[in-house]
Amino acid sequence: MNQSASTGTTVDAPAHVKHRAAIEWVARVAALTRPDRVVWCDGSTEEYDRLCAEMVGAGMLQRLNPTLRPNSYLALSDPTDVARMEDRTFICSKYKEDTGPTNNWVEPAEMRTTLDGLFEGCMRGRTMYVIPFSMGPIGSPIAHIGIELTDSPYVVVSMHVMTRVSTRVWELLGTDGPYVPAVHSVGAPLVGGAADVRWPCNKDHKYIVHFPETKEIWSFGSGYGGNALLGKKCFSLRIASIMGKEQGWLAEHMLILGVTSPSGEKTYVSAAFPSACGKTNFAMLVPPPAFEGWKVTTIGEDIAWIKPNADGRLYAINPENGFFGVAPGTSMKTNPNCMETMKANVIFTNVALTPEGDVWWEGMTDTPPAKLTDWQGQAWTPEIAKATGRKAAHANSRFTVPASQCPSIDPEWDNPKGVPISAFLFGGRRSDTVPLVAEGFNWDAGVYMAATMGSETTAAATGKVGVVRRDPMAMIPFTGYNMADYFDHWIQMGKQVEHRPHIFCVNWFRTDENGKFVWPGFGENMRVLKWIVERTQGRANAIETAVGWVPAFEDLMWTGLEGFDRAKFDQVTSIEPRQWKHELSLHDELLTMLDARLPAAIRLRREQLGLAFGQ
Ligand code: SAT
Ligand code: MN
Repeated sequence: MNQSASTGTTVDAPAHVKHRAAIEWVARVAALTRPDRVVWCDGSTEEYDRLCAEMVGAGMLQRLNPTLRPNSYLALSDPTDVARMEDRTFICSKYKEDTGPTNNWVEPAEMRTTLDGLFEGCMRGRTMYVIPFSMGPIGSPIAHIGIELTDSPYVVVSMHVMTRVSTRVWELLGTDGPYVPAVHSVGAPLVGGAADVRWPCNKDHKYIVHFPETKEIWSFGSGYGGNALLGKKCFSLRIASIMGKEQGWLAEHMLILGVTSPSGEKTYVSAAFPSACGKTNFAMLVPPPAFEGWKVTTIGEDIAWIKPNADGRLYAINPENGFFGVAPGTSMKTNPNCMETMKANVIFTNVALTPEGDVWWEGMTDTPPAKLTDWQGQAWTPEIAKATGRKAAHANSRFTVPASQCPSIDPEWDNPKGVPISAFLFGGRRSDTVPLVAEGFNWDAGVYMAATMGSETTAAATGKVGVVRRDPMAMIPFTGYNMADYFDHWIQMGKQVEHRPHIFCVNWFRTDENGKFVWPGFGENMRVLKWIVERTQGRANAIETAVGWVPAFEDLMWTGLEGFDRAKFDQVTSIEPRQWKHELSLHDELLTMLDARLPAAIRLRREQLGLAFGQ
């Protein structure tokens, strides 16, 4: 038995936990945070069901109608705790330059003092859960292990879905194996028998903190998504990007999909898009009827860990076990595979509730139900919405669901070896400037294209929506170190592998003079994907432009797409020198900021583009 010295909280590690340092760490955190009890999670269905039932009893979860949505729940968050908070996210490296100008930095000792103050007694009246989890198939050479301590049962059940929680993780760790320690608290102690609220969080203080040197994560005050499920962005992207830099691999904000051609040839593609820009839809794409014999399968929809293999290629795994996707806009039309995935065993957060006990969100059906309870628990009708503009579901409302339930899941999705990647795609949300698709002339030019990518901001993070910002590799909120060093790491990775994937930029979001999207998107993206796959096989034709290789109208297949003529194609593919001159000046804002450590290959490519556009 282990007792934490100052409080007497019993830590009581189970017999299968043999990792002394981990037990001592749990005891130290318990002594600091002073929970009423410590529960060691085992990842079992029994544990999941028990915690969900407890939360239903406490009013924190609502059970949905079991006939309409079996074994599924709805959580409604505090209205102030609805998304990632980039301004409250910190990388505390020893030297400020290692964090770089695109991240928030605080000197580590100063941050530890702040955190000690906040975490002191912050779990009083609550249970601290110890969650052993693997990112990636347990035991895979590409996988890594984390232990999350949290006082939120919602986080525990969400981690069950999103990661592999299991006592086998302790067996793998043995007495001294490496793991990423991650501590999370909602920051709302229950003192003096105070009653709990539906969604505890701390309204005044929120901190999502990473210590690169010790690979630690500390998160305080928020219960939502990437702020609280620490296996996701904090570990799998910020900390893992640092591990990747140190160990020679890549942790990326990318979906992974497989494309099978009618001849049975299989090509794997990995694609980076900022949050809420359609990664989930693209990963589960259903090819239009004209693409007979073509098939798209899903390996992952948010994160890829990519490592060089002895065969000279890059292999990718999806480190996650589930999808934490944006609900609004998801429908049988836009993403039937996803709708099918969500038929059962789902935790919904901040969507609307129907009178029958099912869920609804904007875009799920053309006509909204006559009556709903909205994401804040208020009565909602289409008339109220018209009069007030109030949304039934929050714009960043989410579903949490096991990946294995996805009808398009690839048979290799769980393969510990990963899948070989032939193409990297980088896409932003841009109403102008960036063409539908362009292929980098070579690895370095492709890395430049990815590094200088811009995108309009979305509701996935707090802050203004719809402003163009540079989002290199869709990693601006997720790179755990200096962005210039990250660019250099990408350049170096290209030198390490013999069979480099081709690099493309894509943009589904060009608009016309009325602000309407010109490209139909969704399943029709298959037309671009087919061209991309055939480029990697050396088959498709392309023409040279200043920004890269692009298809001519004749190079894409148009069968079955009525009304999309050459004029529309020109609208989504034009490369306007005037716009590109301005675009290059926006590149310069980022490049100048990173100046001191910018790799020469990036500078060189910028010079070439300058010559091409006279800028
Ligand atoms: O960071 S979250 O996991 O909350 C979602 C996202 O931004 O992709
Ligand atoms: Mn994401």
